[in-house]
Amino acid sequence: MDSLPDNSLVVSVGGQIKYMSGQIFYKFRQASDFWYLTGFEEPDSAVILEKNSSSKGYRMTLFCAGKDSAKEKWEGARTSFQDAVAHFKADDAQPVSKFPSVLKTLAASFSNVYMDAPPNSRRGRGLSHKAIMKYLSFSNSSSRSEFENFVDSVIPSKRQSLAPEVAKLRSIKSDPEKTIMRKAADISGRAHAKTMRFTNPDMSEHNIASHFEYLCAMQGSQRPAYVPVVASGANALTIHYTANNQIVHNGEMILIDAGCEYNGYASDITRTYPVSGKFSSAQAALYSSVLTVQKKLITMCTEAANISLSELHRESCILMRSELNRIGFNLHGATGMGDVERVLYPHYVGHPIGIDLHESTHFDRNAPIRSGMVITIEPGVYVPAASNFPTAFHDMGIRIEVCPTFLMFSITNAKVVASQDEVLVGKDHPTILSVNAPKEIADVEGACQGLLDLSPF
Ligand SMILES: [Mn+2]
Repeated sequence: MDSLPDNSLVVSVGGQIKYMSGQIFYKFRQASDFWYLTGFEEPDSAVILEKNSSSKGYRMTLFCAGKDSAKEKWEGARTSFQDAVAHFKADDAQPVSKFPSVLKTLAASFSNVYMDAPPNSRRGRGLSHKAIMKYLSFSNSSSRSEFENFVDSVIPSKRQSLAPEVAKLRSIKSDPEKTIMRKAADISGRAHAKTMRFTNPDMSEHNIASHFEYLCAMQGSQRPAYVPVVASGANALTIHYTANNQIVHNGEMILIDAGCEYNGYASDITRTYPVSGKFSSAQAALYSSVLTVQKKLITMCTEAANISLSELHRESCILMRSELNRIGFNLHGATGMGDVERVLYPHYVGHPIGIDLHESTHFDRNAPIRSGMVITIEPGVYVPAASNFPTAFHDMGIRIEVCPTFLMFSITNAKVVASQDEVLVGKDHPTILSVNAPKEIADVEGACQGLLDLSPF
């Protein structure tokens, strides 16, 4: 509220229940921005913040369902209006049915109205008339024509998008957020290590995915942060392979891109390891190339380096080409770089992560990364069976992803292999959040073969 101009009104709406089929609903997850602003976890809720000259600087009104003993008997307890004030620090709490009329009245007296389309809207951002009507329609206290009048007369001249303002705040993690994200990455990292041990030839990818999710859930994760990729052999060439229904064979590698959500925050880790527990020499060579690229990139994840995500990506392509040439590829000139960027490594180097897996919508890829950001670093290589690439590497896919983190963790001591790690950007050094997922070849093989002590996990 401090950062917004005087005479500003902020409106944020919560999520609504989504249905798998008919009346069969999915487990509810709150809309991210609304949750960030309120911490309130009930569906069909909304908040209005009015900038004012009080010592707090604003007035907060929370709209929610309130108590209803008949419904609570079926669906569980709800927060009373009194408790919404006491526990969520609202100045006032009102039934959500009042939301449209309160909004209409307030919008008329403020010069700037920050609001977004509802989170379930396909349009995602910006405000269409249809989205606004849907947004207001969870109360049936007003007629559609009133909504239309509201949209036409009040909103278009004053409205601003709220999401970019909230994104600025969300991109820099507070200390409590860092602690939770470290825990989320720990749970996922340990689950990766244990899943390496669990994997044996002739299992299904589904068994392996289930085992990973079970391990995370048993450690307190509320849900996976995304549908996991568990891709054996050539399936790894499909970047977002999520069928996860094939048998894994001896001699293949398996790529797992999986992470849990823990207390509202996502984790995102990728590891690639041999089904047999031992890399072949070609697998080890390709893996080492990706790992080398990844480790070099992580050392650049500092504020002091004054580097943007775009520059990191560009750097990752150059490093990847040089590493692949070192092991026998022939990637020279514009054609060679084209092969790297379009065929062998066709995705981006990473993305910001936090409450959402991809907090990228309003992230400026061309601005320098700053201390307190968490971004993933996930170079990969996917070699099709094409005659211009060395036969030994055909049909291999490797990605290593980490989230660099917040711990005072020197990169020189970081053990990292072909995987996707989460990196916390620090002033002078990055911290790898996902340190518990083995990354060096010896560590990966050790985890697969049961030689790593997983007991503290
Ligand atoms: Mn990722």
